[in-house]
Amino acid sequence: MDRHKFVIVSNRLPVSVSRQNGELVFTPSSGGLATAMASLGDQSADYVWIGWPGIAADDLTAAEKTIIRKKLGSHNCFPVFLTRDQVRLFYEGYANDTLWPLFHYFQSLAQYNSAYWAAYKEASALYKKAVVKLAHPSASIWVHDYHLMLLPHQLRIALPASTIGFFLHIPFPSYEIFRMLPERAQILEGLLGADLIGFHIYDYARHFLSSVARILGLETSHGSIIMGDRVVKVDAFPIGIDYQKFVNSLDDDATQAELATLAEHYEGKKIILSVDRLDYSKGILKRLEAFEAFLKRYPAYLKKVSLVIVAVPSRTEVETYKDLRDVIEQTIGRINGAFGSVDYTPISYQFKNLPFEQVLALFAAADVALLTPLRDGMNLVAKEYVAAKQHTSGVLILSEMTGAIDELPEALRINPNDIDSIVVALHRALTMPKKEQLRRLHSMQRRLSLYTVQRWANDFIEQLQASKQHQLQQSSKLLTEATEAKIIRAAKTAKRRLLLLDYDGTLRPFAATPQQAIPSAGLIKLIRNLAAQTGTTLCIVSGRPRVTLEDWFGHLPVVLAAEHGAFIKNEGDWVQQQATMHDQKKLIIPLLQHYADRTPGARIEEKDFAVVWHYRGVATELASARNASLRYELRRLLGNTDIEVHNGAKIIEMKPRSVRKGAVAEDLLALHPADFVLCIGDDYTDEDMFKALPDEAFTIKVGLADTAARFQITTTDSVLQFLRKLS
Ligand code: GDG
Repeated sequence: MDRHKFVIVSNRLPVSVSRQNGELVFTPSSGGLATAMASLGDQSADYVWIGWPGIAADDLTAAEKTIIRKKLGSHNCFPVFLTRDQVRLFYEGYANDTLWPLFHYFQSLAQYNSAYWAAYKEASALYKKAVVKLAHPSASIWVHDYHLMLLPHQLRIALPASTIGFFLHIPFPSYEIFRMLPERAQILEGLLGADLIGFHIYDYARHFLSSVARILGLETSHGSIIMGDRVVKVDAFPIGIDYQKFVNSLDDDATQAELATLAEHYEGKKIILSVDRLDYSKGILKRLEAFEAFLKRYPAYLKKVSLVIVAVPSRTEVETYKDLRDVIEQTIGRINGAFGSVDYTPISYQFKNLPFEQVLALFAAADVALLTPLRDGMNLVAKEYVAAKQHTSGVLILSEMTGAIDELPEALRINPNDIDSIVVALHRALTMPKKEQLRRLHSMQRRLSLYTVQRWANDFIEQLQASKQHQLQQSSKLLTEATEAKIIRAAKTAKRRLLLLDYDGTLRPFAATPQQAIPSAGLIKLIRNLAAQTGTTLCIVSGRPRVTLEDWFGHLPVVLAAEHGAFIKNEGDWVQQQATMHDQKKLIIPLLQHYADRTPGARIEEKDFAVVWHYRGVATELASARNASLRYELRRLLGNTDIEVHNGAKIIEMKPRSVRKGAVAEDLLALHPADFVLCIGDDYTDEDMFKALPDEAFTIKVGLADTAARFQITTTDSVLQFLRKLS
């Protein structure tokens, strides 16, 4: 079987299979995504699209499945067969009865059901199996949408050399909403298997990053998340439309014929149009309510306007959708009954999927598009309406709860919960001078014609490749087995060895509080063994106070440097370096205390030569707000002093500039000249040692951040493994 270099995975395939009169029927959809894929050029020359073809596996014989595979293959598609139960519990269940309502802020509609979750995991495994079967080990894989949020992580494990992108087509809700989901951590971990995670707008990306920080406790900065030996990029890519398709199809005979029909049917009336899937997120009821209020307030418009509602059947097996349809149809009946007459039906309603040319003609003919979603990831209809206005004028009224509003500021912006604002907008739209309509349309058209769905897809893929490149560059310093062997050989042949080891984050992972990060018996033994080798000087260079180092390591034959070198115990007693911080502490501590009093989880640590603000226990967003203003006040307070303020691992530390680990490294090397120097550390203060040591020293940074060290290693566990080999 061919292995593909480019793989798209989405819940549904762009070709649907159904059974009509006993025969299998294949219906390709001309959705934006399918068009975008065709435009990816070389990148997608050899692509395969994996997804469900829309027919339950229970209804198919083995022979039919073979036919489907073959026929779909000719469209670059590969089917994942889901059973009726899987469709019910995974697609209608977890995806559309749990995630969809929750992510659209309808938390009261979200159903939490363990059978849904089990099916979601099970379905994800089926998609994974298909990808593993078809993808080249180093393929680029683009996973789409909320149905498949576990897949990136599963693929990361199954195909570690692949490049994985994920795009979410719906909103990512704020942490306050997302955290209600019982499986919130698993969902985030699933997504973080990707190299690049895309959202429509920056707000969704921001919500995602805040959930990652608060639920998983991971560090996020500038749209990146560090995950062990990988960096995951998060960014906004507002999906566009196939702009030229809308422009070009306007002159087609089929469209023109539809336009003529509409002109005749709605002669003398203004058309207010809405097109959407019949979904509670689209705010159809609010729209009806607003139209009714409009007719009441402006009775002069009776018989002069028609509201045309196209509602595309969607998720018709889900109870909430059935109920919604009933309510919508009753409401339309009531309004038509109240305001209609023999020759006038205020609302014309179609519950069906119309052919493209009919939708396009409606867009071109409508005087107003009234789009009132209560929440919408993007809303393509708004963009399509604007694109269809090449020869005609019209006004777009758009809910500010859509992702599209950011790119369409010339629309009349409404809050769908504010019925009055919709009534006002309708009146304004119907009376807007044509010149103004055109001016607004042209600005929006210029923007939409530039960032099309083709550009969107290309942009995403380019950034996906770039993030992979960035990762490769970063991993070029990662300690390989060969380098480890080289370092160990150098240590063996050397006559005098100097080992400079940081403690927290290097020999021991961080714990909730500093007191909890006690060295284990195994670690003590390792340090003892390393130090016992003839010709070896081992120094623990830490920011910790000397009492702690004395307590933990005082009995070992090692050199200790406490408080970044303010105190050194070389042989015998502790020696204090020249520096003082007495006066400045009197300024700093009251300020920190003032902050700590209103920052739950924060702690202050006072050392002889340093004061530390610990915020590991503080909620992420509160911590970043407090840290920003604290740093500002510290700068004002300490601007003219010799005290420096630096960021460490969930700490802000203040210490005299002259007390630095780099000076410790220089002094120790002078005292213990060595032909093998190894220095390992993880944070800002250790960078100072890396820089101070001669070029031939083996300097190793723990973690992936930029560093002056020659090598990098990902975790404290790998540090210990390496040191064990060295001992
Ligand atoms: C999800 C997100 C996000 C509609 N009726 C007919 C028809 N359509 C076409 C429209 C448009 C598409 O369906 C609907 O796209 P939307 O973006 O408006 O909404 P969702 O279906 O909810 O899509 C959404 C989108 O994903 C993309 O990321 O924007 O926020 O919810 O293209 O023209 N097409 C035809 N007949 C119809 O009757 N042929």
